[in-house]
Amino acid sequence: VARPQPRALTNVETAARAAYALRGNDRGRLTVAAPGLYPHMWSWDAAFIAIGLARLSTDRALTELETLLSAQWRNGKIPHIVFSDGDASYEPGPKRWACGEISADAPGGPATSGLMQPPIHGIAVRRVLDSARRAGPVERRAAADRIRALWPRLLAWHRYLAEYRDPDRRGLLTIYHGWESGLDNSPRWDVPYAAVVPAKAFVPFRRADVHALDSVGGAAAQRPTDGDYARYQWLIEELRQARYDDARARETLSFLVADVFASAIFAAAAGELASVADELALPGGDELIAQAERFRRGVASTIGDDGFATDLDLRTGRVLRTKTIAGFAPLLCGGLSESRRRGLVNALFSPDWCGHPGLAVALPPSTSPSSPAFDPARYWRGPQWPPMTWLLIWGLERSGEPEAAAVLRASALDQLSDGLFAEYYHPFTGEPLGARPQSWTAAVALDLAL
Ligand code: 9WN
Repeated sequence: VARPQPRALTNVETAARAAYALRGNDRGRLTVAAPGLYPHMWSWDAAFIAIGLARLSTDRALTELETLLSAQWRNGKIPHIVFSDGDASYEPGPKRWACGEISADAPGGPATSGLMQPPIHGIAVRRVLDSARRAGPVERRAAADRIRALWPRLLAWHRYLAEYRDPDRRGLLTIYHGWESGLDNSPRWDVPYAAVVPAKAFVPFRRADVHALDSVGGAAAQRPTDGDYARYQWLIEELRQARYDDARARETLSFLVADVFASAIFAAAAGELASVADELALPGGDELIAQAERFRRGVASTIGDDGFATDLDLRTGRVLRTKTIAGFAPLLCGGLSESRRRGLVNALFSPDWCGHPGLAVALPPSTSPSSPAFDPARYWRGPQWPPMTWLLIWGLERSGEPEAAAVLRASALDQLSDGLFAEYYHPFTGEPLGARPQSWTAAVALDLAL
């Protein structure tokens, strides 16, 4: 059924509508990732949401980060989901994770998942402080006080990542589940997931996602498959058996991967936090700079002859070269020679990516349309995701590629001017897909439009 084309909005109208969408998803001290499908707080969504909210109120943006960090584990981990009370529809819910019963590291409350997500939080803290400074001395002082109060938790998070998720000091973060990458069913994980075989007796739980999406139609073809979900669920079972202990997980899990995109985000976030430490005279600056350098080097070490960064299957030693948006990781953390950077930017605008003639809007799809794994409607296997576009714009602006950043920004605003703030977009038809209004989409729209 052809949908009526919504009228394109001006940037100011887009921002106003994004603010309205975020307000609608606001539950007081947290913003749900999306109504219906994701009725809780997600870790990297919350950081993007804080980046958007900082344009409206640094006070409310900091509340978002405080809520997330109040659920930090004793070992420093920021959990990938913080469950809000009163909505039991999302699976796996708190009972399935059972973190409090299984691990002494889990917080007493609120209930959380046992995984993490890409550590973009330091970037959000930097953005909030910048917005507060622009707003004036009173707001800046208030923000600085609250960031100072959060600081031990932010440092503990970065220490957890550097110590427990990179014990071999490769400068690359290890992940235990595709959900930890935030790019759940990306084809970059197809090979490692093939080795995840649920035990015969294991009964997967009911999928809530496909039902929640029924109202917008086409859910099953736009989400991970049932086969994917059986593996996702089985890995949670393996993690429970490892008691969410990092050393045991590293020994026993059937999925163990070095994630180059999360590593680049970590390097960038460490650099941002180091600049906050400097500005506010907070401790840990040298340690953060060392993290940024170590992980920047780690990301650079994965770059293949074609200039793209690669992931590594730590169970087999196999390099994972599928052409996904993660290959552009070095554009987020810098450290490339000018010729390598130019090469990667040219690749970004080539027909394999943003220059593909079939695209409705010239933005990077999550998987290259020239990859055999490309599927234009299915989640992280092809659709365009606005927060990923935001990250690339942010990285390009900072790494001396302002023109490339401006081109992407204009296209992003074009896509977001439908005012719907969909979770992801069909790259060829431009159709909004998944949940809506998705908070992180509204947040990046707000940030880009103002
Ligand atoms: C599992 C909330 C999250 C995002 C992820 C996205 C999706 C969850 C799901 O939704 O993942 O964590 O249930 O599919 O892949 O990036 O943070 O928006």
